[in-house]
Amino acid sequence: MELWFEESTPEGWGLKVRLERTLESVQSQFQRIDLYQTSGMGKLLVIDGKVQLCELDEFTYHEMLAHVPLLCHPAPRRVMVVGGGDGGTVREVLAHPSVERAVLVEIDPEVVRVCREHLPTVSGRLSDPRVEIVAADAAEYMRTARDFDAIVVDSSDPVGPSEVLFSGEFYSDLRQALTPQGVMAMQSGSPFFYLDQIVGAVRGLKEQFRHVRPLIVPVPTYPSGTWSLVAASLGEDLGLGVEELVRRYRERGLRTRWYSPQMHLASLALPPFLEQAL
Ligand code: AG3
Repeated sequence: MELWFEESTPEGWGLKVRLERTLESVQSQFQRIDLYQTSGMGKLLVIDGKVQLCELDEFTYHEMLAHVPLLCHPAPRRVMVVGGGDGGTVREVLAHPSVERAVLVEIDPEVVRVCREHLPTVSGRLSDPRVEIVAADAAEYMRTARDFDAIVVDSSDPVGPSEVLFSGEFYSDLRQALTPQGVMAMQSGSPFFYLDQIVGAVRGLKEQFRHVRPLIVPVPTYPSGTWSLVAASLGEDLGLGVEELVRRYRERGLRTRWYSPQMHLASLALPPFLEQAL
């Protein structure tokens, strides 16, 4: 008998992935966490029925979410990652040699445990001594956090505990937590299905940041296969010149599979329907 994982959206979009077996299936205090071995796409992490990551394509999302903001900071030292208990974003953040501290604020310790046990390709860097894992509600943590050079919001969809991470109050607290040259990035959903999420995030962030830019990245295992992120900066422009990005990319010794200075700039180009909506 063949075993398949399926995710669908109210619009009628659906994803179907063939599985070999279930590696873990737990109900935490906050959510249901399932980890599967797929038959051809590596491991698949699902929370409350929604794909969080698949080994096949997680690099596109994690690389863009971390490197676009961090390369627009001259030397990020203290970085906060919100959500992202799988460790994928932390892995990319730590690739920047200037980073001395990466604080992972994940509300659900079970996500961290499951990923540490079964997803070493993604979570492996969580044991780096520069990493501090805080089990807390990020909205609360953000209110008193200070002196971060970069904050990367790797949340799930804006329902349940993640909803507050898409509010004006959270963006304001986030800005307070940043240093004067501070940068941030957040995930903001599919441009086809959740256009209002992107529009809301861009508007909310524009009240706090000088530079705000949405960007597009393909993630084949997320709804519609096309995803959006929004990056914001208090200091440098997010569309920094290609020469400067290349210089920093080389100097930092980054090795990436999706991110490149050229991809960085290309991802900032917006299709007219999105530009109009903004
Ligand atoms: N962050 C974004 C997941 C959103 C997926 N939504 C969905 N499948 N409906 C996931 C965490 C990756 N580090």
